[in-house]
Amino acid sequence: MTTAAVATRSQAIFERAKAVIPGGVNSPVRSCKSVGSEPIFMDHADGSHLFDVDGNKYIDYVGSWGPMILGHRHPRVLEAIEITLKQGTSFGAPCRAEVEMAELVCKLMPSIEMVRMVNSGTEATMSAIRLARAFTKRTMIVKFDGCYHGHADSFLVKAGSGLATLGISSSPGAPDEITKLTVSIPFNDPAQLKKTFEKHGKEVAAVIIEPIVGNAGLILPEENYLQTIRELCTEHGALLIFDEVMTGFRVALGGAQDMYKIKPDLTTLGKIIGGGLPVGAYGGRKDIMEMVAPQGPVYQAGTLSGNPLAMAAGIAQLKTLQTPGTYAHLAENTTRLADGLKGLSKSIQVVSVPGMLGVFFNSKPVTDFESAQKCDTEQFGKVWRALIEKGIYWPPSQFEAAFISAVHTKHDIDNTIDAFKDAIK
Ligand code: KE4
Repeated sequence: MTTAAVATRSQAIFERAKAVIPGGVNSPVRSCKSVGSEPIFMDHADGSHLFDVDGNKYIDYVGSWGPMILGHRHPRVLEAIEITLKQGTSFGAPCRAEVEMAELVCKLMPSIEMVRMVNSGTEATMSAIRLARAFTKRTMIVKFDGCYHGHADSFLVKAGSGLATLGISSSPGAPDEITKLTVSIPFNDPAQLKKTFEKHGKEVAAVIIEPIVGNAGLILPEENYLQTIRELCTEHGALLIFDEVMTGFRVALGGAQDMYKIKPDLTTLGKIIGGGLPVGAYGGRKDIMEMVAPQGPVYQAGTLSGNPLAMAAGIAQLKTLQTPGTYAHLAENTTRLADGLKGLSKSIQVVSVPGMLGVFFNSKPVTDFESAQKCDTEQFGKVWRALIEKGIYWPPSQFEAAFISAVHTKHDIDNTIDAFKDAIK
């Protein structure tokens, strides 16, 4: 990005945006505040690249925060949208594409026997916990520090004090009366989870988890951790909800639940299944999902749920992802980048799974939110600002994961490694 003395186009647009949009952005992380920068307004995107309004080109590791697993403007996704456009944009009545999407999701994620489309990951997770509360006739939700499940009140809970303390709201407007029904405990701490169940066992409606944490940087579950959670939920009659909004169809075609061979009771999805258009979904065991209106009494609705354009884009993306070798190539791309970054400095930790990568500015491995918070976010910001000058659009927060697509080239990846080398110096 040129650092011209005169305001860039992006800066001029940002000034206008601040007058009419809170913080000038429609989602906080895009503000780039946490890396000491201003947001960069993009003009267009293609493949693994973004192009800002000042004509600067970037190798994109945000990928719209997950949807762009096939890169921007994949021909099959565009074609599906163009064909659908000829038929209309929204009917307010069911269409075939919604059934095709549901059948595809159930085929690719067999733990999902029935699924309901919604319009965002937040809608998916808030609906899933409502359903879990109805099914179990209990109210308590257990979540994990550092896991993000969207912005519904129940999830805006201060990271637990390490004990199974009742949730204290982390945002004005999210009443303690609601957040106290959520307990947030450390990730990768099976003993703490056991204690929580001992204390609240029969009150717990559901445990919701990002099986691979992508919202605290990238944190992997330790050996048998997810299995322990599965067993404890079964033992205490709580539902296990895998929030795979980010990992679904990314880390493997069947998601993290396929990677770790764990069968959750409910799964939430988003991002990739919309091919870049607004989408979310929740699904799982038939006996649970049958409680959702209009089949059952649990109310949930949405004007644009199952929107024809989002369905067409998502179906095209999911079908293309089934091309043999896609995930092997994604894994190869990710490993190439991870191997190139590992060892660049003793003060960074590099973690990766196919399609996702985390770089922590920390001399010790990061296994939970507490250790993630010990990262050098100042250094992260400095490196981020150096990378953007070199045409690398890295996620603008230490507490986010980088997204690699199937269309990042060796050239992209080698350039990125070189840029990191210079930036870290
Ligand atoms: P949305 O409501 O933003 O579609 O999804 C919420 C959500 C739920 N669950 C998981 C595991 C998620 O990662 C998300 C959203 N992810 C963030 C990225 N960290 C979205 C980016 C943003 O907030 O702008």
